[in-house]
Amino acid sequence: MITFQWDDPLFFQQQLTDDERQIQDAARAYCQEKLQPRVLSAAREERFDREIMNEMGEMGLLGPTVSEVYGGAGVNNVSYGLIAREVERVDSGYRSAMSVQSSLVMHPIEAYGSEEQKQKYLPKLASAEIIGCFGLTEPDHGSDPGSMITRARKVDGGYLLSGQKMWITNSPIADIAVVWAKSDAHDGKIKGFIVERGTEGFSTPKISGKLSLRASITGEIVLDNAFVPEENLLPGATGLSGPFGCLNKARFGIAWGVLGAAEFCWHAARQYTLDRKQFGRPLAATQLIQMKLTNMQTDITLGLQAVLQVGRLMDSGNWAPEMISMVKRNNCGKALEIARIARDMHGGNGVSDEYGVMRHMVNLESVNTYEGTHDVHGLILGRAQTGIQAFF
Ligand code: TGC
Ligand code: FAD
Repeated sequence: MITFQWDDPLFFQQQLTDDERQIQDAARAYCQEKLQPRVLSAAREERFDREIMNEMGEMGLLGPTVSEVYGGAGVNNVSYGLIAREVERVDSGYRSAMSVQSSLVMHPIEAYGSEEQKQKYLPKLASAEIIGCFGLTEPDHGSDPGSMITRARKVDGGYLLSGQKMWITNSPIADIAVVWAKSDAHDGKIKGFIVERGTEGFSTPKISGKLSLRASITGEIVLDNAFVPEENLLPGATGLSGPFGCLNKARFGIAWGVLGAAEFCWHAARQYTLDRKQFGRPLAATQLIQMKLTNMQTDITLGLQAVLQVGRLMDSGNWAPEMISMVKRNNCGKALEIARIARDMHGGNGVSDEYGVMRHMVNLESVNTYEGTHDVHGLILGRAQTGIQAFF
């Protein structure tokens, strides 16, 4: 028999390779030393520090699965997940910035782009010399992106894009946007376009007043007959499977990331209730508190086993999108519940931003909504097991 390890009950660490552990430890050191000290003021002031992207680039945290030929680190999906978990242990907004650049901008260029596009954009995105964003959601089409109204009209030498994208992470600071639009030159099918900053008719107003992900910058993309040259069309993607191919990657990263946020909240709640005395003894000496801590420990431990298995399946090529829906949905829902309970266990102090748990809680409200809401992933899984489409 061996001693039970309360913070790693099923020996998750032992299931990683040496390389994976090294990547995890380097990411953790950077996040704790450089990101954690900044996040309180960034969230208070609704501020995203641009230089964070450069630091992440230097650390090899941007596009980590992208081939080294194009400036990526060429690591496996499990390593990408481990990085997302460390970044989100500090803040979901920082993980958002990282995962949009990696999964929603670099990945589509690598997967669907021409050789020229890969060489032109990927090394600069990997180093954060340029920042990208991903425009799928519209003001009236969120869960149902197939009904988008943004259009690409064929003209001499390229396309004129018109429409509006809403709730776009990084858009106000982005140098390029991967925009999804229905193209009249492709039978009205959805195509992806790389729109460069400076294009006439392209603007990205900031969305202010977010009560969630305040350390991440969010905006719109407004396209008013914005000209995109032919060479900026992504040749390898047609239809919704283009953007969804990117979302598979990003949702996988989120499923790992939220466990980092949940672990922060669990560990904070454990320490707080060990230290805090009421009725003459530590709160952690009460049955109710111990039950809550046990639920957190169990959900996080099982969630980690699930994402590790999905990651291993992705790395061996034996995966299906529904697996990702399951872990995105489950882990976001559990992390949000853990953050809410951790906030409660901190009593009045829990509403102070100094303790971090309420910031995680409000962040996770967004994370539970974006990249497919909790209920939409439920419907994807419902369809997969009944064969019946229940979206409409
Ligand atoms: P449906 O009929 O299901 O599929 C249409 C076509 O797409 C293909 N497809 C997929 N391909 C690859 N991976 C997937 N996961 C795929 N899911 C579907 C499918 O095979 C089909 O291909 P084809 O060739 O036969 O046409 O489409 P639907 O319109 O019925 O879709 C319904 C639904 C609900 C599943 C889908 O629309 C959905 O997932 N909605 C959620 C929208 C969403 O996730 N938006 C995310 C926006 S980006 C974002 O939030 C970034 S936040 C980033 C951050 O800050 O971290
Ligand atoms: P809706 O689709 O209107 O959903 C509202 C409610 O209705 C939800 O509870 C949903 O579950 C439910 N619902 C929807 N359809 C059904 C149904 N058929 N049956 C039952 N219930 C249903 N998008 C991007 O393209 N790029 C980004 O970078 C990006 N970043 C984001 C950053 C933040 C901070 C946020 C909040 C969002 C971001 N999004 C981004 C948008 C995000 O993906 C959408 O908000 C999300 O997909 C949900 O769409 P919606 O907001 O239009 O909600």
